[in-house]
Amino acid sequence: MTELAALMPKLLENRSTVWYPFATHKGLESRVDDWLQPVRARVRFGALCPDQQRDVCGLLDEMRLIKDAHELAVMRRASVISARAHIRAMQRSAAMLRAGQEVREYHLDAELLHEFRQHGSQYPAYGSIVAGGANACVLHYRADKGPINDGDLVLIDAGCELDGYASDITRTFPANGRFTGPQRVLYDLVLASQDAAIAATHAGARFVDPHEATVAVLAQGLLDVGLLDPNKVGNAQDVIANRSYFEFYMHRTGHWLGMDVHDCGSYVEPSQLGQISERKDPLSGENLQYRPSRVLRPGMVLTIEPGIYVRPSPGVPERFHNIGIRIEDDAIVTETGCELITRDVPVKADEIEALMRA
Ligand SMILES: [Mn+2]
Repeated sequence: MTELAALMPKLLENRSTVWYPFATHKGLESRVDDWLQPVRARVRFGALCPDQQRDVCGLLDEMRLIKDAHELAVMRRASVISARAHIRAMQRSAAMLRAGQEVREYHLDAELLHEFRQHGSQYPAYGSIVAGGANACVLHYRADKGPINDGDLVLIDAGCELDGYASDITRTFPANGRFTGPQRVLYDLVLASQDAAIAATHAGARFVDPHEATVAVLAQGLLDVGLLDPNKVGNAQDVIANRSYFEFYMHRTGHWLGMDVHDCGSYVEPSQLGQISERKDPLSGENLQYRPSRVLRPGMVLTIEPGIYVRPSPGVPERFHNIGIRIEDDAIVTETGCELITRDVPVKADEIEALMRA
């Protein structure tokens, strides 16, 4: 490092292009400038000064987007550890309530951390969300001190980092181990929408396809269960077009996963950049032009995480108030479909109830 200032001009001399990350490290542009000045001073002695500067981020992001066999193996191991942590938190929640103990969000957070470290994970991949009851409707809630009440749902969004790679799992379960009727109705709907998204995840599909598959199932389901009124919002096609589902589902169905939990990599297909296409942004509803959604390729890893969040509001049936549900798994894109690497923790309501009885 002490020799960097002296070495860089020598390394940059006679090169056509200087690559470095744009707009990521404050002051780097002016340091590059400082390194280029001595090169320029030698131009009249026959040196060539780079005449192009290019952003290295795009190149590195693309390399990170497609995982090799070694990376996939680490990510599978991280997922297994995270799955165990979720099971541990579920079982402790039910056991503590059965024993008449007070349960708070931080108690379950502690169980997650215990399991992560027990199996050699270095850190949580992000601040764990442990949300009891209505807190599940707060999207970026953190594990705090809220009570875990008998009869409430608990939403846990947590994953460990192992050897530099993140995992990212969400499960929603009844604190006491038994879903109530209304909780089960919405849970099964979110799960059905996740099934549709999983079926839409394969090489050749686009990144937005799982999201659109999710929205199609939720639009019909929200009408069926009475969260949306067909007299006000129309049929499922209308619900998609007028985005009235957005009140209950207001985030994307997934993101890239890798060294970072929201990993880098373009969500726009670079080979079709600028080609004519027009589509609606799923979140803002804004029209996107010339930005075709990314085509999925084997070795990409993404999350699949639909949800439903019901805040108390006039016209919303009371039996659903304050229920927040998300189900999230991590998927490796394959030629024919996708490999879910986080299913060591079950997702079916019956299976969750069974393991919480154990
Ligand atoms: Mn996620």
